[in-house]
Amino acid sequence: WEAPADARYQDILYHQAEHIAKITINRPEVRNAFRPQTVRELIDAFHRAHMDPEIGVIILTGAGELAFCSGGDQRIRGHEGYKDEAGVEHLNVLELQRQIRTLPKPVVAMIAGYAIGGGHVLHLICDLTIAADNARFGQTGPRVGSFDAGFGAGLMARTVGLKKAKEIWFLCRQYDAQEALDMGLVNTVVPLAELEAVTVDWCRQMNRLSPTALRVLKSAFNADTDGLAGIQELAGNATALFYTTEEGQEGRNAFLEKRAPDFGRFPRRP
Ligand code: 1HA
Repeated sequence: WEAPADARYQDILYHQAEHIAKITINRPEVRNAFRPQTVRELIDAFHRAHMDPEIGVIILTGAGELAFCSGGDQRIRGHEGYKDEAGVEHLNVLELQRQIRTLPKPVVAMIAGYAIGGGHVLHLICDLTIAADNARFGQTGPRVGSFDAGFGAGLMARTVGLKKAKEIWFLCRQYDAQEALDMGLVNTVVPLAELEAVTVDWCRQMNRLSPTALRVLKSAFNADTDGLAGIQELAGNATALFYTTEEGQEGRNAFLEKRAPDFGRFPRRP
């Protein structure tokens, strides 16, 4: 892994290799809980990976073997959210959730140890999850006075089914890696020592496939659930592909050449 010189962060790490970006939440002393600054840096790092044409797949993980992420840092939770350095309270992880969901490259959660609370929702949002055999999953909201009634509830129900999703939220139990696999919450479980090797292997496999096909498929999975915003994502891909055709370019050329467009030569396909 190489760390680009200009990707300097306090709460996270950014690495890249072989067209893969690896973003690591680096607060192991609090089981990788996030504060507003952590989330701000994650948004910046995901934007970087999104915009970098060298990057095809992104890994999200946590530092150490004890936790992927334990959700919001409870020590700085104020009346309305999580307090930043200036005392302003945020729920900016919701913006991060939307970003991971809509950026047009696969995002893989690589999980050793706990994925809990808002950290559990982050892995749920990722496109794929690879769990080490020591991984533990669960929501704590109703116990610590919180809830995620957005993707945290709706996407959970679509992922594991309504009954199981309600059990996860209503009982606040923890589930081990095998239980998570059995309920479709993760894609595979591997020995802890093989976690990164297997994750990188999955990323390599995706990087060998058509980036446009993966991109349109990711937006298609969102279109199914995200209403008009989801259709917008899928439709943006249709427009981008149309721009690459002669038919799409004829409209632009005619405008620039100040003549009437000639669409007559393009087929009206059945
Ligand atoms: O619900 C939302 C949101 C909803 C809508 C919109 C935005 C949201 C944003 C966030 C969230 C949430 O994330 S709510 C859920 C918040 N998270 C939790 O309730 C999990 C709290 N942590 C635990 O349950 C456990 O620490 C653990 C199962 C992850 C690990 O247990 P373990 O291995 O026994 O370690 P533990 O001793 O508990 O923790 C190690 C250290 O890390 C402790 O600090 P120390 O005593 O050494 O000083 C512990 O306090 C600290 N720590 C762990 N998790 C957090 C934390 N400190 C602050 N915040 C944490 N989340």
